[in-house]
Amino acid sequence: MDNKAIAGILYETADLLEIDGQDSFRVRSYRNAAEAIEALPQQVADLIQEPKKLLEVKGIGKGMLANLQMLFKDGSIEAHAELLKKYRPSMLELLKIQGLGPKTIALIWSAYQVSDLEGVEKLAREGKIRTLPRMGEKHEQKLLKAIEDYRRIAGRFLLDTAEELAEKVVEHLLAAPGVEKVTPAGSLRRGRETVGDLDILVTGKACTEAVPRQTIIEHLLRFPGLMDIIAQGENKVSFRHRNGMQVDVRLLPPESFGAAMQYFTGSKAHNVALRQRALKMGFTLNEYSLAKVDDEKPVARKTEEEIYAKLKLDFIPPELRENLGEIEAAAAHTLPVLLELSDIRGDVHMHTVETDGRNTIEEMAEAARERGYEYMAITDHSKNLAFANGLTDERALAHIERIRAVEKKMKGIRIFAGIEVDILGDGSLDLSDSVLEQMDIVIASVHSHFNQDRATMTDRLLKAIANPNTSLIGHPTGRLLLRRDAYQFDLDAVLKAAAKHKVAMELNSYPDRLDLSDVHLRLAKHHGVKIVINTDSHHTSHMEKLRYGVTQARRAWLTKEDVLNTLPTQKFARAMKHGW
Ligand code: DGT
Ligand code: CA
Ligand code: CA
Ligand code: ZN
Repeated sequence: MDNKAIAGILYETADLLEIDGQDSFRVRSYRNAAEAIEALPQQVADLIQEPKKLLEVKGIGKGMLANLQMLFKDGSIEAHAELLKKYRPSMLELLKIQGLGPKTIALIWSAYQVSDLEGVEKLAREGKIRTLPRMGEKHEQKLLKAIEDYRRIAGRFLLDTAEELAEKVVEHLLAAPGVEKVTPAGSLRRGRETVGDLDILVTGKACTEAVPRQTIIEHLLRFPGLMDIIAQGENKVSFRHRNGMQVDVRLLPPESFGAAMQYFTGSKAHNVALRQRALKMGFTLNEYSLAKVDDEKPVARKTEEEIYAKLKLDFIPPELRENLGEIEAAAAHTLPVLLELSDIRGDVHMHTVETDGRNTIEEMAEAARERGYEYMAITDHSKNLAFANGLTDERALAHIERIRAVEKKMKGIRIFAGIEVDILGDGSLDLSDSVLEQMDIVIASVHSHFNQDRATMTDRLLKAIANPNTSLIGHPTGRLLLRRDAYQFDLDAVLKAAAKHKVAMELNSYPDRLDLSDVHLRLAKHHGVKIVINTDSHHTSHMEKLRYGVTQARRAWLTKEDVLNTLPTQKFARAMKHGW
């Protein structure tokens, strides 16, 4: 534990004591000690066996010394641990919000016993912060903005945000003289559902000599939106973009570009396992090359393909590089033939102006046809979703007629009539069975009562799956990435029931959903449950988001056979009506 980490714990303890309303003398003693340790030239870890020296430090008294000894012995400070038990660790996150100090947090706690970010955000949205003493509407608005900012900078970003910025950086770098290739690596290349920072690799003749390299770096530093430079070296620049994201750019000579791609694509776990395999075979592997241990001669470095080949492995697609069995499978030549975007024949979850979409049936169908789909489905909301102007039985029937009329006129694509029907709190569906029966596709989704307990939510989903009209469950866990956790339920039980009733699970491709996740998709496959990959488009421009879904499916090792909307029209229609 270094001084910075120790000071961090002491600061936290001071904040928690203040929230707890303890006397200011005690609060100050923790803050003073934290400041002293931050400024200390030696490490506390080195001095802990010499209490006398520690006591000489201004700001560390006998009590604080005992705390530090406890920290090194037990890994925690008693006051800190006790307070966290009382207020829950989520409180610590609140302290990171700009303008939200211990006093305000204490105020919120004593009024509402709320101690987490989601809870405070909800209170603010409901206008319950402004009514607290010394607070007002302005404070409330500021707080909401601060929470939004915190989330943006708090570390991870949605896949589309990351991709968009990466594309801009790549384009900018390609305009530099002597640059031949620019490629994103890291978690973005692996298609992880959220991305921490961007890792961009640059190569070309210009990367081999000092002066042209400097020209590239100067060009990079003129990237629009660059906010500040985090680190700069001869071959590397890290900067922060104004959207909060860190971007690491590395310049590499062409002859070792493949080794760098392999290394910086990761994941770390994959790299570690791969290096172990290399060592066993008498090679070293790093970001420069795969080389012989004895004479350090590179045997592969220009392309990733030759590196994997020299290690007697089939090429491993970046999406699989998580050390979850891919190296063993590549050695045994049993890697699956992963799903491709071009395997998808239709997108069957979309909304129109009839509920909360922005385009008409015709416009959505036209856009789907332009994408080359063989089929698509209109699946508007049902009445329980009142704010989305959801359909009643009557309106749903009229909507089917409209869809069928467009289907008759439109050549070159089959338009299925469907519905995204709410699964009500008790597990029943929001529309009559007689209406649902007339649909080609019934997507059943949870849009309300997210806080039911685990058993109730599980039963609710099981009941929806048992309804013979249900074709698939929409965005099955309800999570919103970086915003809202999944609701509580027994996924295993739900997947077992889905396999039995031959009800599919959706993979919702929207970048803030990606629901089911890669891990859950793999579990679904394990249970023999088929997947339908949709966009949930509310606008024609949303249909292109399907590729994010395909990426997650690939990360879950899914093949064409696991995904129903790779089937031709008739077979797909049958699978939606009668199971696969
Ligand atoms: P992120 O940025 O948190 O979304 O995840 P990554 O995977 O992009 O991680 P990052 O940016 O820290 O590093 C990029 C890649 O560099 C990582 O996937 C693998 C490689 N790498 C980083 N640190 C190490 C390390 O200590 N050992 C090995 N073998 N590889 C590393
Ligand atoms: Ca990264
Ligand atoms: Ca990085
Ligand atoms: Zn929905």
